[in-house]
Amino acid sequence: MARVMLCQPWNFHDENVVHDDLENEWRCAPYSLVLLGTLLRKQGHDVCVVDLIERLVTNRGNLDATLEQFADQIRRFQPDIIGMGFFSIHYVEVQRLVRFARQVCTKAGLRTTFIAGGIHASTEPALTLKNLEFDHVFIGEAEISLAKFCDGADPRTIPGVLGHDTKKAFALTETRSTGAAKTGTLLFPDKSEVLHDLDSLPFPDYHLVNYQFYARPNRAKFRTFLASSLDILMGRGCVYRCAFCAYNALSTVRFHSAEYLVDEVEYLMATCGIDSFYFMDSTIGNNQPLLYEFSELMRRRGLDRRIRWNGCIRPNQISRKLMSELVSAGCAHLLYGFESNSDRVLKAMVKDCKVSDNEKAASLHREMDVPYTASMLMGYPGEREEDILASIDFIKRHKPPVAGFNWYIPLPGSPDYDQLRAKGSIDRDDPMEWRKIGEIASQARLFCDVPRDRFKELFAYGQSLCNKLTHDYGVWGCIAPHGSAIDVPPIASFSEAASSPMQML
Ligand code: B12
Ligand code: SF4
Repeated sequence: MARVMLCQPWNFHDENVVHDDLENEWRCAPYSLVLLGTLLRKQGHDVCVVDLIERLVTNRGNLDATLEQFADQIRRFQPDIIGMGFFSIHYVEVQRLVRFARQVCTKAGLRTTFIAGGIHASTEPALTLKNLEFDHVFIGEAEISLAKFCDGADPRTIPGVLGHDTKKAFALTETRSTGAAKTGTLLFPDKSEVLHDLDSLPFPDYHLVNYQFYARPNRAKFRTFLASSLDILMGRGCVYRCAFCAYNALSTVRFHSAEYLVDEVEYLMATCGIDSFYFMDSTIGNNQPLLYEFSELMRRRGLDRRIRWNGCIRPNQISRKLMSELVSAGCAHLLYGFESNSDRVLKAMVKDCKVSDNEKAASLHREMDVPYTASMLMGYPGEREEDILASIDFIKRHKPPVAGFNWYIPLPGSPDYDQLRAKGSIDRDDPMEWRKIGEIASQARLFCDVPRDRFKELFAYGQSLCNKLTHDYGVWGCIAPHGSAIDVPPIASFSEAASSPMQML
């Protein structure tokens, strides 16, 4: 039996934030760590999950106090293994965290092994091993590899596990920088074994973390009502290959059954008291027969009237028939990555969606009066001013109840990232740049064909337009009356300028 501590790093945005705004922030519990922890416990290991996001926010942004509590927990629990799961935005915090935890372990006389997993470790395994001072890195899904590791198997024999004692890791860097540059695809010769039967997994036991922190009534997830919500996953992997997305580095396509999912919903209602849930899959539309089966089962068990849910779906996957079906099963909100409303840019993104799909999806929501979120990307490589204006125009015309523009930043693990690296547009891995992913007012590097100053104007305009819509219609939950004018307050820095996008549209 091993003593395993699984740890979620904190988000730097939460440092020194004295007043949290939990009612309006979208936060998700560390699903993967909870799932891995549940699995390891069932296999007889002693497990604890340390959620430094929850700790730091609860400690009102006091990082020193949070780290001191973490140190105490290490001294008390005496872990054989400390595992961390993280995204690229957490790189800098993880670097600090591993050093800190190693010192605590050494002082306490512990011979703890440090392991890394999750999307960043999976897409940059060799560099994670080298630069972040882990002993082992796990590539891809870890249900099988981590169980073997904790059972004491020789790490060199476990597919998907890299360590300093093997040359594999560094050979892998070579393969990626040459092979990937040529093909634009990621090469992972030593990915972990994946679990084929997802239904063989136990339901994640959210009691391993302070789940009330995540399930407390919140407006951000549904906008139309205060939701007490946790997350579930319909499947793994994606059938699409969008060039900006890092996800395909991780998983192959598999799904849970409808019975498993509906049982999980009932389990979460009974054990955590939720009144809603979020399907946190990148898209719930990849297996439509499953969606129909799931909806039918939700209705048959009377859950359509007892719980509401939301999830992401692609614009080309929705139809009137499917939307009616989902709504009749309790679906209260859908989220779309429309990204752009220019066919030229959508094609460059390998998005496999067209402007006509975007238009159809947005119109359908208005007609059927179902709230939705429109997520847009601005600054895509090769994007021109006219493309950006087309996206802004899309938001202006459809007035989505919730909308936002994201400043494009290439994600490590995405085909884009490798291509930009091969072209020399990215000359080095830059953790401080990764930190900006998802920031509202980003000042990151630019890859599109629009001068920086003009881009900043357009971005600020797009943001203020979305904020206005979301503020006016999102919180109260009704979609803007058709044809109503949007009165976006002028932005001081460019409201006078003749080239203002407000005047151009
Ligand atoms: C749900 C989700 C979220 C949730 C949070 C999920 C959570 N609590 O972990 C929310 C909505 C909050 C979110 C936010 C963001 N996300 Co997100 N998110 C996802 C999504 C869709 C699903 C994650 C998931 O649960 N997958 C399923 C589980 C089973 O897989 P997994 O987490 O990778 O875990 C497996 C392995 O990685 C491994 N593993 C994981 N942890 C560990 C730890 C150890 C020790 C070991 C050994 C193994 C291991 O084993 C697990 C089980 O097999 C993924 C894409 C995807 N489909 O994976 C994007 C994704 C992870 N997100 C991404 C991004 C960029 C973001 C944001 C920055 C977006 C933004 N614009 O703000 C923010 C950052 C949030 C933050 N500050 O931390 C990127 C990350 C890319 C990268 N290189 O870092 C992804 C890959 C999507 C993409 N566009 O490519 N996200
Ligand atoms: S962005 Fe979504 S649809 Fe596109 S490849 Fe990634 S997970 Fe699939």
